[in-house]
Amino acid sequence: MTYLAKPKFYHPALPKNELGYTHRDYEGSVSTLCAGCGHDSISGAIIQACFELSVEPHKVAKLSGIGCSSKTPTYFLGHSHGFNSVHGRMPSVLTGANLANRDLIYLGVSGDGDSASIGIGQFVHAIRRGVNMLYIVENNGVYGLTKGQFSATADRGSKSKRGAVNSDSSVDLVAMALQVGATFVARSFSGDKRQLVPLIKAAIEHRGAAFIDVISPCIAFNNHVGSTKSFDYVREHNIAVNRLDFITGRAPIHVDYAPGAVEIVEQHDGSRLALRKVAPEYDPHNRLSAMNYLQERAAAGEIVTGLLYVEHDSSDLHEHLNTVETPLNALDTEELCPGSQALDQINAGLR
Ligand SMILES: Cc1ncc(C[n+]2csc(CCOP(=O)(O)OP(=O)(O)O)c2C)c(N)n1
Ligand code: SF4
Ligand SMILES: [Mg+2]
Repeated sequence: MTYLAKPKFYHPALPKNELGYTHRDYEGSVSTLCAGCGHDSISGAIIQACFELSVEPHKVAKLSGIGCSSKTPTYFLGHSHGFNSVHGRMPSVLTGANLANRDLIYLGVSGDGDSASIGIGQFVHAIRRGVNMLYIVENNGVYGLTKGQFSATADRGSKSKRGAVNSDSSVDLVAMALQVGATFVARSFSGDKRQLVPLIKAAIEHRGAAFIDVISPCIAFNNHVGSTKSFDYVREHNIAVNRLDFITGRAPIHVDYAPGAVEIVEQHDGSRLALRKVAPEYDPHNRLSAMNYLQERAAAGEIVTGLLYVEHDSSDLHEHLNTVETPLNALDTEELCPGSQALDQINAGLR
């Protein structure tokens, strides 16, 4: 697709956030993805979430692997730090960056091929370590960039564009994230911005490993009858367990839901989630029952979306390792290298 630069001017009446930035300040380059690709809607939701949260663009680091999904960080937050790593290796690069500088918001963007096939080991370990990040998988069930082969998240029995039937069992990244200890887990749909934007906002403010699996149809290779990741299929089988409103700071909460059907969940930074329970029996604070519920509904052919699990007293890798609060690039030589005497003492302590 031809690259066209976006015009820099915009309407003076465009809404501004607390920092005085407009939505345009959170955009990136013009997308080169296929028109109608679900991934572009996710980029739009990230832009919206960061605008509404009044995030400082230079306080964000976007990291990705390889794939159409992993290309998307170029199309949002053009003033943020970005690193397009190797296929399946985003989680370890993100972990290293996070350890070196804990002051940034880490946004890992990946695909189902990138995270559930070649990068599955990296995915699991970054989550189980509790790296403070928002990890988004743009899940279309295929390797879109390399022309539509089944990925590991393709459902058994689903059909490729040319009619081949997938005989392999699928990997459910939500189930894996829950099993290895993610403290915020959600699933959403690229076609449901109303659900996705508050989930992204809440996940950005969450401390620890936050994971969102976003079903994101590939219109070029996986949007036909027989696919379980097409727009039509997901719309027909999507069952939301809750709806979320995200409230920053201590602002009063005005929710228009029936009392009793709303739960307020506090996060460590004082932000709050107003959780409207659509399925009253669903408890997003119980890891085990969430895992059972998701398996049960998947067996019935439903795609459960919403905030699936949240731990409000969550911690992260820095807390586990008791690391220094100052980013490494802000420490001086003496602090970074305490000298041979200190090293002798450490060695003596190990004898
Ligand atoms: C080490 C390595 N192996 C294989 C490839 C080829 N390759 C590029 S993207 C990709 C899969 C991308 O699929 P996914 O992560 O689902 O992204 P999508 O394009 O579907 O958004 C593969 C296999 C590669 N670039 N590097
Ligand atoms: S090939 Fe599929 S995933 Fe890639 S840009 Fe096109 S629609 Fe999106
Ligand atoms: Mg894919």
